[in-house]
Amino acid sequence: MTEIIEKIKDIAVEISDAIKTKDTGYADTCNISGDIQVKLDVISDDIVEKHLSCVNSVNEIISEEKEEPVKFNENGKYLVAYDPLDGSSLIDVNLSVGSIFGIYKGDYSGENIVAAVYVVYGPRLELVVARDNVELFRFNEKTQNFDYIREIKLNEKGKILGPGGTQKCWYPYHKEMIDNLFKEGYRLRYSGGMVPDLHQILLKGGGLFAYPGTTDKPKGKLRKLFEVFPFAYVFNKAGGLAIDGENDLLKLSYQGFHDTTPCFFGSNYEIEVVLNTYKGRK
Ligand code: AHM
Ligand code: MG
Repeated sequence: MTEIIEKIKDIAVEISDAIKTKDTGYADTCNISGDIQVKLDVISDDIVEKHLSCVNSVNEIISEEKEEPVKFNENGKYLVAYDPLDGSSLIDVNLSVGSIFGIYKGDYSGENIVAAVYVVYGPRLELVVARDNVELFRFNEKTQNFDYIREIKLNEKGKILGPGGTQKCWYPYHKEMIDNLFKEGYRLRYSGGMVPDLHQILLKGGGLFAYPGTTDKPKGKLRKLFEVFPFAYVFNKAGGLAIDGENDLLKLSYQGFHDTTPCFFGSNYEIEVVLNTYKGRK
């Protein structure tokens, strides 16, 4: 496990460098979910595969950009599911983006995740590791190493709200819930990149990020294996909660590698509000 996390640090530095130096344009290809890929999605996926293929404990990997898993070592204990460059369509406007990794034992169901790591490519390069607790690291340009910064813990209640999905397709009860939270004093913090949006909630002590089911996408947009389970693990370990409206996200299984689910990540107070809104509605 430690070896995988160390490799992710090397991956983060290499992807960060690619973001700064390579063409930010679109590729001529779509991924399995039908998203048009940018060239950096493909480059980042190759960087991750190259590094993880050298780790003996990695049995296989699967990513948002791959249709099927790639097998490395059948004696390896761990499976790694990752999104190499989440929010890549924001790179051309120079907003922050990220990489997300879930490390699993057995299969890729939410209950089998044993660690999660995400990387934020922002004004500074940061990395968050969730195992027994959640720890923030920042890349130090002088030493070329990641310095430990602090533990991340959520408060009972936050002040910010990241409401995703196409608003005209929100269900009326969802809209009412969001409106009420704004009336309560929550402030809008939404960039369209789930990594920086969730990172902000985690570092500012709490709040709510929602990517609900909508009339156009009843099962939401965000993928269980590559985006949802890793962040659900992070929020649980940081003292918050992550649900699909009704159930703990980490209790969900998957049918296909690229399955999506509605998702809500937050501190305890906001998740209680979501549970009360969604009770009996799913
Ligand atoms: P991506 O993996 O193709 O980048 O998509 C995931 C991103 C998330 O970072 C973000 O929360 C969401 O898509 C926003 O999507 P949209 O603008 O389509 O609502
Ligand atoms: Mg993604």
